[in-house]
Amino acid sequence: MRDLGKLEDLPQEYRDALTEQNLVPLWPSLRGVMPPHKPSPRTQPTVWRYANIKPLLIEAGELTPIEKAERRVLVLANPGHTLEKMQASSAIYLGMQLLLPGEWAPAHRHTPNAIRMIVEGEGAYTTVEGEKCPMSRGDLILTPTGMWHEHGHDGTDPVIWLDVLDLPIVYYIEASYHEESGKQEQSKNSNGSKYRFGGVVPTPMFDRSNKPYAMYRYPWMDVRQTLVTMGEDFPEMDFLQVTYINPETGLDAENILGFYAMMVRPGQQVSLPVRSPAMVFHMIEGSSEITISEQSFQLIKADTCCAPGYTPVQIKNTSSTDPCFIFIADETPLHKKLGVFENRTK
Ligand code: GTQ
Repeated sequence: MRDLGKLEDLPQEYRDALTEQNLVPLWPSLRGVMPPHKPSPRTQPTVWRYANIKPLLIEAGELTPIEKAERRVLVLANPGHTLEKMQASSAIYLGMQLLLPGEWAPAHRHTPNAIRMIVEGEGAYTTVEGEKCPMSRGDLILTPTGMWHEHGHDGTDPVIWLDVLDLPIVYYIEASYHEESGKQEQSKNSNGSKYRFGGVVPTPMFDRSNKPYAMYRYPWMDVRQTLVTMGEDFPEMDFLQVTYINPETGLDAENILGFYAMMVRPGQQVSLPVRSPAMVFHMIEGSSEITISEQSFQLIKADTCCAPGYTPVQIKNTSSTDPCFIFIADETPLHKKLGVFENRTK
């Protein structure tokens, strides 16, 4: 590789003259912005343990009333990006949100897409565009770009969920903003029932959705059952994964980030294909060892970790008796739409 000139090689007077004109020489920075063969990601393999997050989140509930927080969230920040950037990867934001019984997080909508993965507690709900979506552990609830949403809680114990947003990339392209409103009028509790079972959708002349997002809630019990049945039907397959899609289009559930659920059989290890997008893993059920490059993390229920792109990842179920279930978020739809997606697995 050619050795390029450094900034220090240039006379100070010349550098000052460039700065004066808002000009920058490319060659001292060229290798930095386009490193050889593979990117040098800021995203570091990082783990966030639920046992450490939960007490601090409960304490936030005592320190900051919901009216002063609007969304009571502790952000899972990747130190590789510096904590104040509030990024898990270049496109993924993660937050753990707490809602206490009787609290209400008021309606708003924003340009970043969001999802919630429910971690603990019963009785809370998110109302998305007037549709009340109950929150139970493992459920996935979409609040795609521009959709009004608010959170309420009729139960008796704290409810905690994981927020996944594409905020970092939407903010980076200077397209991030929000709007507020009062309480939404709730329509009847349909919970995406029209789309609940795979293979059938409403007949157009009766009730075909003309909304851009057909379904807001994906109940965990349905997704879990699909994985278990797949495991029974395909005993030779060690890689059992489903993709959350929009049932009207068959495409990814949201435009920028992809969402998946995976089951790993007892004692099994799977190697993921080495691809360009960064990934996030959240243990819904069971325990695993996730190895990202050379680093291994032991994950138990409700723990979360992230891996940069272009990196080998192995997932081992550390139980010899029970399957483990992992929720995955990644940047695949974004990479594919931008034409920079790569799969480097031979
Ligand atoms: O619940 O609407 O973690 O707007 C960050 C921004 C959650 C939410 C977050 C949000 C929300």
